Amino acid sequence: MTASSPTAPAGTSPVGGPALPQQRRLVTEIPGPRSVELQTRRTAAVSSGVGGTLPVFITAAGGGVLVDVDGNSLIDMGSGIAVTTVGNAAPHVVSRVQEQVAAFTHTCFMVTPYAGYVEVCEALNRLTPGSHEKRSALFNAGAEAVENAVKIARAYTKRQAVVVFEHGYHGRTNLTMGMTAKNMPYKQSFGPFAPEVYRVPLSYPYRDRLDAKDALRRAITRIDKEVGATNVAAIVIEPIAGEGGFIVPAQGFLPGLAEYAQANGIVFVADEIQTGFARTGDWFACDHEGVVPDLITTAKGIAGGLPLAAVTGRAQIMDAVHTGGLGGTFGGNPVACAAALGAIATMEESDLPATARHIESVMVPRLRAMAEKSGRIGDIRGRGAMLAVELVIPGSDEPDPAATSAVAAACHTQGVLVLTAGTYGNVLRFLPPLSIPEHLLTEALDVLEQAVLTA
Ligand code: PLZ
Repeated sequence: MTASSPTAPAGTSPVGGPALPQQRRLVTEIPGPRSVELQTRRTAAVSSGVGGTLPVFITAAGGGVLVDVDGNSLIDMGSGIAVTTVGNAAPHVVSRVQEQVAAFTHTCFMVTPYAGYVEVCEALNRLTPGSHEKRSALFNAGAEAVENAVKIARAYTKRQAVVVFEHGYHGRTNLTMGMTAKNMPYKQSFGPFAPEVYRVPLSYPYRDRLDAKDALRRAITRIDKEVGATNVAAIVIEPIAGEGGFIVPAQGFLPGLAEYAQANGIVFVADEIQTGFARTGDWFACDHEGVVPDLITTAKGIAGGLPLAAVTGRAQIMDAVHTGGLGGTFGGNPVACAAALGAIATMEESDLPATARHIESVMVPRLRAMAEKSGRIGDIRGRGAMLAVELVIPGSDEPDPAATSAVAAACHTQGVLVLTAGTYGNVLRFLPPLSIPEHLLTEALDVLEQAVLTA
């Protein structure tokens, strides 16, 4: 089948599933009256600590659209934060999940195992960078995978320190919150944080103007002088900083860091939770520079929308933990594993890394043209279908979070869901499902351009 082509004809859903018309269609204001009603109930029932980007309540989604309770059809440029890479309700995911859910829903892999878990681990071991012998372990969410990668690295090295980076994001549990750079909204009032986490400067070419060599020297000097290489269990880095603003380090930074880790007996952990699984135009973002991490954490796009996460890595590291040291009641749930096998099959059959590269080739020239006209776009960056613009005060590199919120809000009103990001809150990020038809991508860019030019 030809699932997930961005060139599918207008008006059809390229992924099947709910056969939703592939169109932007507004029949009420955004949010409409039914969403407003549900929002009132939400406020009375749901903790206000849980945030929200756009209060339209969704009833169906697929291809490149989200359909709300008022009948509005919005263009999805967020994929539920980089999750529905294969599209919402993708046919292979739906059929495998339906089969699995009717057969059995849970046994706990640590109690009585099932083949789906093993098959997902086999797929991860095969697809992740490097041809060395690997093992995987499955968990529920990204933060849990990162925590477990740290546990494994500590058990293997018998060291404690964890090195992370400025602008990094790794989750909301206590350890991963401490590993995350940005205070608001993730950390404010939630301390104290776990010890032995050390933050060093990232390579951020737009802002630091350093090449890889100088950025590396800066980071490594900090590790050597302030932590001591022999104390470091793991260096944990996102190959493209996601929540931090889609920051792509200078070419050579990641390979240099991996080399330093190897030379000093440090486990090099790539957090590919946001970048992984075809999103950046290759299977993993590390692939672009041929970097082979010791451990890699994945989640989000792995299972087409069901909660699943993994740590994959060198057999001798993954097997250094005592038996029973890793696990959890739900980790690698059979329904989530079935979804992952369906999502991975879709990515392989439809060559979704190529689709992501095509999306980049459509979007980047349009974003460049916008930058020429507007003066507000300081930087355009990212890879594949993980792209962003950094908005600044024209004529400077001063971050402009107010304009960023205004542009996002204008897009939302016009039925285009975009997300923001960035340490300074001034990044508009684009993470369309790879099942988006090209005419919707183009239309989203038209709406965005209008919003940027009038902000
Ligand atoms: N590592 C690189 O991007 C999740 C966070 C959304 P979980 N990013 C989206 C929010 O505001 O909570 C993420 C990530 C990277 C780890 C995580 C954590 O993954 O599945 O949200 O726990």
